[in-house]
Amino acid sequence: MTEQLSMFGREPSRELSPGAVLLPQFALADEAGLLAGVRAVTEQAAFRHMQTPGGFRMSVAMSNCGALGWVTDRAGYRYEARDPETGDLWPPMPTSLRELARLAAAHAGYEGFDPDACLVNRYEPGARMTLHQDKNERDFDAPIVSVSLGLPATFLFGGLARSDRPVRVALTHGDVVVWGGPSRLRFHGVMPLAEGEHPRLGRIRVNLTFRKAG
Ligand code: MD6
Ligand code: FE
Repeated sequence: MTEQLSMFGREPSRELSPGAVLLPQFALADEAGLLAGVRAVTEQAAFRHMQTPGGFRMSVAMSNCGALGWVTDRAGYRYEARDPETGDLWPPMPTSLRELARLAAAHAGYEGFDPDACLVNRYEPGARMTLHQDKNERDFDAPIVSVSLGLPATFLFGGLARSDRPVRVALTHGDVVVWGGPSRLRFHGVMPLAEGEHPRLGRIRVNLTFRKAG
């Protein structure tokens, strides 16, 4: 795995802020395993558009795998062990996904990352994610590992206050962002996805975020 990774090490990693690192194309070493894992998860727990606590339908469709899954509805944002659509436990986290998350975290200086939750986001052209902080996890010591697949997106990377002007980061297929320490609670979002066609995924972007939630 480590040797394979070096094949994709064309671009060096880039620090976005203290504690946050972009690892370009890091997820491509086991691209086939990763895509198979994502497919297995979303066959068991289909993508769905959840509602915000305020009653708005999210433009991003979501699924989860692992012991805990992130959900939102009129009752609020939280983690749940079961898929509210089916009552079943979320599908287990495929080994290919877990290993990628561990390896990326270690690469970014976070040894021993042991995610129990992976949120799977699907964007179609026009879908976006407004600025938010990830703060439903129990402790903020663990980083978040974010994997981008499919169509490119412009990630908005803000500061610790909502009013801090975000910088724009272009994320393409296979890019991984690891994000923790002093950056763990930075505001962030995704600009509306542009039209396009990805050779492997078609007209979508998929983002995986691995967390230690419980
Ligand atoms: C996305 N990502 O890229 C949404 N959160 O589709 C996130 O909300 C996110 O990429 C925390 C850390 C990294 C992320
Ligand atoms: Fe987030």
